[in-house]
Amino acid sequence: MPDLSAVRAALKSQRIETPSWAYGNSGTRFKVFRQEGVPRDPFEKLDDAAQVHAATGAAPVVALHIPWDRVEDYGALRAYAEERGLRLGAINSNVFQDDDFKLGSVTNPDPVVRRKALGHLLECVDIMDATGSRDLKLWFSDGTNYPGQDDIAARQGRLAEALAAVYERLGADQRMLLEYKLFEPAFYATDVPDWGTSYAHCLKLGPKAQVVVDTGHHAPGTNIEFIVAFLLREGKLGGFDFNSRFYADDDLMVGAADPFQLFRIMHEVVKNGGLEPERGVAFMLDQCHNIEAKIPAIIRSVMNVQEATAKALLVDAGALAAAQSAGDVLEANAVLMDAYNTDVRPLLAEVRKEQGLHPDPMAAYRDSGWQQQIATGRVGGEQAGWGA
Ligand code: AOS
Ligand code: ZN
Ligand code: ZN
Repeated sequence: MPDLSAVRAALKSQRIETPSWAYGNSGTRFKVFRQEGVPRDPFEKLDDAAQVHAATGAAPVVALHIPWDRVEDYGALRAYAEERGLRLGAINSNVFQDDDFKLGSVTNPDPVVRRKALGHLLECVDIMDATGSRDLKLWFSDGTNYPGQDDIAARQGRLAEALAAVYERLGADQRMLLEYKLFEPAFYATDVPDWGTSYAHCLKLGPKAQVVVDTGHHAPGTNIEFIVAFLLREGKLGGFDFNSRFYADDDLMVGAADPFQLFRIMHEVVKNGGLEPERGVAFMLDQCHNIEAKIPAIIRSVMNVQEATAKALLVDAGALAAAQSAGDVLEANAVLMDAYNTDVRPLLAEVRKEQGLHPDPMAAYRDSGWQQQIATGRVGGEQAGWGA
């Protein structure tokens, strides 16, 4: 049987990083549904993030996105976060919302455009110095729409060159996380379409370059937990962008579409040491809440990750290993399913109470009155973000 006090300790130490853009308005290519009380600037996003952390006790880190979170003084933003018990997390670069990047950013055939893209990435590292962020998250929309449009291999060379320049600029305690995505906005060939491409670049770059797995960025049926196990074994899993998908990059609440998949992923994380803080795996959310209330949706997402983690921690590792080495297929599967089928909500409620938190974070938020306060107090929230 798993040691329950170790399970509780692991649950208390897990940190989930929330994305600044999830607090602001977002939408699909068809419509942005604006919500009352959304933050008007990055400082107000931190105020909302502080509410998520107050309710869950597990979300003290907030990822930023440049330029959506551009401010005059990043030191002031950092101080503002710290005053609220938060810290600034991954800096997400943006080389996808500029007309110059129509044919690519760092892989663009035009060296002038490539230099501009690299300039932005290097600026993001400057910002990391000021915010105290450890991670630079790189997602490139680069790719081609038509066969023959550009030279696939040459684009890999241009990508490698830019990544090497960014790597050189990283400080001793900084990392770059290279995200992959199967398709969209490029539809024929994406330049970083899969974990293998990301892994190969990161391997060449060195230990400060790691792969980030966005759970919404795979073909249907992809065995994501295999990727997680492989990358952890190789010491190359930098973190997750958690979200749920039904079809493509849906960015729905993590654990909503397929809680069993999330459990399988967390099982590989637990089994391969990925929860240990020194492994540095960042548990980030990358979601947009287009039709549901944003702050409670983020709280629910944090809870969903915690529930999957709790179930994974409850796997009887000894029984599983014994069944596996005996070749007992049914027993091994049963051990895993027993953990998955455990209702961990009472355990998590107890763990929260031990931390002085409300046992039900959703109720804690509801009772806080924050939603009413921002609905009346914030007028004209229109922070830049997806679809805004
Ligand atoms: C885009 O599809 C990726 O998931 C990015 O990680 C992310 O959503 C974007 O860079 C926002 O910062
Ligand atoms: Zn992502
Ligand atoms: Zn995405």
